Amino acid sequence: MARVEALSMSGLSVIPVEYVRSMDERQSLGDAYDQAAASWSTAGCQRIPIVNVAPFDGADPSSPASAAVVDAVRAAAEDWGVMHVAGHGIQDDLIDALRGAGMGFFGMPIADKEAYANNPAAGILEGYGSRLAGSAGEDGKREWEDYLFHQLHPDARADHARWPAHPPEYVPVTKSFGERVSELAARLLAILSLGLGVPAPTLERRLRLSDEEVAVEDDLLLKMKINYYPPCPQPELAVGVEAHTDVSALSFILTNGVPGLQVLNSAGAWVTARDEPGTLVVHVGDALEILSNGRYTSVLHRGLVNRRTVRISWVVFAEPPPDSVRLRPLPELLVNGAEPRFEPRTFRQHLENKVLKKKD
Ligand SMILES: O=C(O)CCC(=O)C(=O)O
Repeated sequence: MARVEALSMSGLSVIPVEYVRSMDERQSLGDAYDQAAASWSTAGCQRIPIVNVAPFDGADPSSPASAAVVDAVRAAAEDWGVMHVAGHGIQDDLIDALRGAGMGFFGMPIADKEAYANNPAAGILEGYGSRLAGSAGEDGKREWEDYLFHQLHPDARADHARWPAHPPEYVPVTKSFGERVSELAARLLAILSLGLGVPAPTLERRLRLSDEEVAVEDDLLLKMKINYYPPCPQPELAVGVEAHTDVSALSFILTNGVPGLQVLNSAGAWVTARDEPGTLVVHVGDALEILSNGRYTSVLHRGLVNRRTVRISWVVFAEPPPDSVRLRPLPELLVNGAEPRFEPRTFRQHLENKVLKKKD
């Protein structure tokens, strides 16, 4: 399988046809730096909300400081489905170390990274890969990126043999980051529950426990995907990650500071995410949209590429267990004649039905 990094390094000026997106999709593509400049300079341009969750006190959720956080997170999740989260409690040096470890892996020669190659055709999804876009069945288009994908948390589920042995700090640093993200996910789910007017533990319980409310072994599962987008000579024709919503409950994104992430706002315009130091981008995914009966929006987003710089993003998907939990709108929200907007389904069923669809 050809790696996009090798293509990029070959110095080609015209990209292979399988990376050229449809005419329709190309209308809104372009170099990520140009799109960022245009998006950020527009007078009155829309900006993804920044929410500081540090003042939220789980022991006193109705204090004015906690209530203000709940309100801000609720509004961002309803209006945008995405927010920059500040005050997340993950130390800067751990975040720097995570970035360093991922860059250390992608800095290795391609031949060395191949030792970790995945094989989706054989059902081996974890590892180093370059994939056909999700719409491959429809138009066979590829995405301009290579990636590393693996289970992250809980540790018992992670196969460290599939994690990079180089650099040596990759495993301990990435593992610690997973533990911190797991705590942050729990905190945000508590805030988001209160935003729906239900008790703080509700969303996490519904994502982790089966219908019978018996404690199942499964935790919220975290999966790590590091996207490596090499420079692209024709960014107006290609896309790094095509437009999609995440199937997860929540997704957490860090980058190397290079622009490329775009989200579709409620007016139907693509907004380029800024680099907001000290924050993590958090997306609402499909699982949370279903539980909230559509109150929280699973955000449509994509990754653009640019001509000059490598972009790297670290995405952690927080997902319910595949089979033991039935995702359905919270019964607490189905009052006063409110109809469920989603049919019950397991996470696996949702995933399988979604494969070729951007939003369902
Ligand atoms: O690179 C990004 O910022 C977003 C990547 C993404 O959406 C994905 O990998 O699913």
